Amino acid sequence: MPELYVDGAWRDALGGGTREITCPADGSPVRTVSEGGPGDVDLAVAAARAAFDTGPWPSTPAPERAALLHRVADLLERDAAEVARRESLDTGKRLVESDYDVADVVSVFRHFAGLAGAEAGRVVDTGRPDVVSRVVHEPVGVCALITPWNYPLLQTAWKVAPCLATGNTFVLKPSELTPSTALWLMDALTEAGLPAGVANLVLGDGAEVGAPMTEHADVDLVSFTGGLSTGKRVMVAAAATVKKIALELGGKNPNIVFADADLEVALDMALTAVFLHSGQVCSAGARLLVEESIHDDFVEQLVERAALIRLGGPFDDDAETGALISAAHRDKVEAYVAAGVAEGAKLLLGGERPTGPAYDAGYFYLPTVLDGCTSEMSVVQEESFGPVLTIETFGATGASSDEVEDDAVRLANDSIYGLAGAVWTRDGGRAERVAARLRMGTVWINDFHPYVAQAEWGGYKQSGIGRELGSAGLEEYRETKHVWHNTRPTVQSWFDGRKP
Ligand code: TXE
Repeated sequence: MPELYVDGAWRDALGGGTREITCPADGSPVRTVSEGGPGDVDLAVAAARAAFDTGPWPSTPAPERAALLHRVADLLERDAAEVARRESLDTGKRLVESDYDVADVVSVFRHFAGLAGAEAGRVVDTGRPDVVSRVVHEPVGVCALITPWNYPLLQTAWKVAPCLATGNTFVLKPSELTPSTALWLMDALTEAGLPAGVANLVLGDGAEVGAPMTEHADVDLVSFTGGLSTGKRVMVAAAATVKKIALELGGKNPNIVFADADLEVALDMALTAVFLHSGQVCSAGARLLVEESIHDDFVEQLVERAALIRLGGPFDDDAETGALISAAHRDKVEAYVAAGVAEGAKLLLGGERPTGPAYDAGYFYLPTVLDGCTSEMSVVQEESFGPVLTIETFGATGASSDEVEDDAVRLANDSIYGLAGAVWTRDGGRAERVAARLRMGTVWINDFHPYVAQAEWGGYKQSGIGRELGSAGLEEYRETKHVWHNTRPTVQSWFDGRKP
């Protein structure tokens, strides 16, 4: 089946290569896709360019753009079971999680449909009756949208929905590991009535397709979600033609538990924070910072609970979490755990693959807990992006309340990342003080992981540039123009030679 979607039609890719997509849980074949290369990127960008420069979409009235986004959400509700199944087969995640993801995608399309017509612009009082000044928003142009494999359709929706809401055209490249729901999306956009050329899809890997998209002179904006090192390359490539960029590059997110917290809930959520989707979440709470006075009890109970977590495939109703995305990714996770142990961390749980017929053909890795960690360790500083919890302790015995708080904040901020973090305490003042001092784009107080389409998402420091969701999500995809209209131009006589 051709998998290059350009100018409103499926075509065979010029690139010529094919890739077998297999389910990470058991290695079973999912589909074979043909992948593109730089020539396919040229075709897709040319289509998006023409659709932007001469097509109807950028000037389509906002209510019509909004209606189209609602129709995409309707189609997703219609096809939800099939889309969730595809997502689970590509990623290996439990079907119930894919069901949640699909519901989230629906809410993202409806959210940006609602924003499409909001804030069309504003009129500025010039103080001069014959002069009209207005500020209007316009689409940026051709957008290159590059997405990762952990939440394939959700990450895509976070980019596609605001991109279309503001009247842009795009070329999408999903992760080469998880293309199946992007294929569905192209058909859905066409069925919803999007004009040809507005949405284009090229499958392929980073070198053959991603990099050419970020370098292309006819691309105006790159929105990328993925790893930090790739993000840096994207930024350099985009600099050549000063493209607008939005980057979400992950995090190494601290989960701070003070001794006065509701420890039952904090424990429960500490497990969810790091082991949901086997830690393959940019906001994973992979760094547990626990106050020294409760450390031993809290960690003992946490390890007991983590040891009971059941692993399994997408359609195993008993499973609580699934496999890692690939053999290469599991190798990386294992290397981080080994490095942590070599640097002095104490392995309390896991650190190995499960064995048995249910696991042998998949990329499973057991929930892993490393205690006695320090922020110098690579397993603490870098994203392992696996089910690996590192534990650091703050607030030595005898420290004052302020010192305990300072210690927690200092440790939490000791990171090149700044995506998200959480603070657990029953002291409302402390919760607010700590939240204010954390250098992170999202801070949860007595919670972890929730996000809503109406709120914002984005990182401080090296976690990224720009915001997604909320109304800030639109800002990434629009230019703002000031139009000054002098309705009664008159001679000013500044340089008429009459002045001495
Ligand atoms: O990511 P890449 P990978 C982190 C996580 C993970 C690490 C590596 O720590 O272990 O990144 O994962 C495309 N120009 N995150 O290798 O390479 C690629 O094809 C343009 C965090 O899978 O960043 C894919 O579509 N594009 C993250 C996308 O970039 C390029 C989620 C992401 O892949 C490219 C996933 C290039 N030169 C991983 N090279 C998060 N923030 O949630 C690759 N790509």
